[in-house]
Amino acid sequence: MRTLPQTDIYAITDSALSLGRPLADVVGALLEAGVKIIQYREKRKKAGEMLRECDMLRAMTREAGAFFIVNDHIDIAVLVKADGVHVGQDDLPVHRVRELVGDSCVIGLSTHSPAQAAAAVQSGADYIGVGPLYATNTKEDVCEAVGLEYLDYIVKNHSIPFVAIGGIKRHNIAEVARHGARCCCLVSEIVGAEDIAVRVAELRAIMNEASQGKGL
Ligand code: TZP
Ligand code: MG
Repeated sequence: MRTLPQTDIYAITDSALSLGRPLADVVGALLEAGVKIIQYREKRKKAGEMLRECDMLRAMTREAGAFFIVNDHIDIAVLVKADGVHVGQDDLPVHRVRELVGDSCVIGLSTHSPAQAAAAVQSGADYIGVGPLYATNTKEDVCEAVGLEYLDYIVKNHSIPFVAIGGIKRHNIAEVARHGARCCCLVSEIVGAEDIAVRVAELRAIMNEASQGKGL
């Protein structure tokens, strides 16, 4: 079935922000903490290393019953039989990615504006990224923060599954949830935490309370 699982936290890897810990340990901790979507996003590695790491993460996520998504690298996603691929506005277009990955692979597309969201729906994307909501240093050449207005727009005008992203932290995730995001993507706040399990539990608890209207 080609749909993004419904879950609260979508974790993205970044070895440069992981306090020097091996990727296997970081992802092991995420899975142990019950994170159900893991995206492999490593911008400074060579193809051979990325393939080896994705083979490993595919095995770990399958064992844990988690969804595995590869950022940018369609070839690696196909080779390791990832559940999904995630592309940006300047990557291969979604309808051509579909030709490569087939019908059972989820395709996610980053969007930053209402026009891009409409185009994403037309393109056959299975879910969209909505952001960056706040300023972030994690992504190079990232566009300006789009703010919560764009999130509000998506909640009001679209039914395509979406994930909120960009600068989401403990101090603002309640606000993101209150604006209607049910799934938040985080990089630095999670992989950079000393205790990943504790951080995931904190984020979950805040989101849960906020989405139940308790307004933390
Ligand atoms: N796409 C939009 S913002 C971003 C990506 C991959 C980086 C988000 O990282 P962080 O550390 O959660 O701000
Ligand atoms: Mg990309």
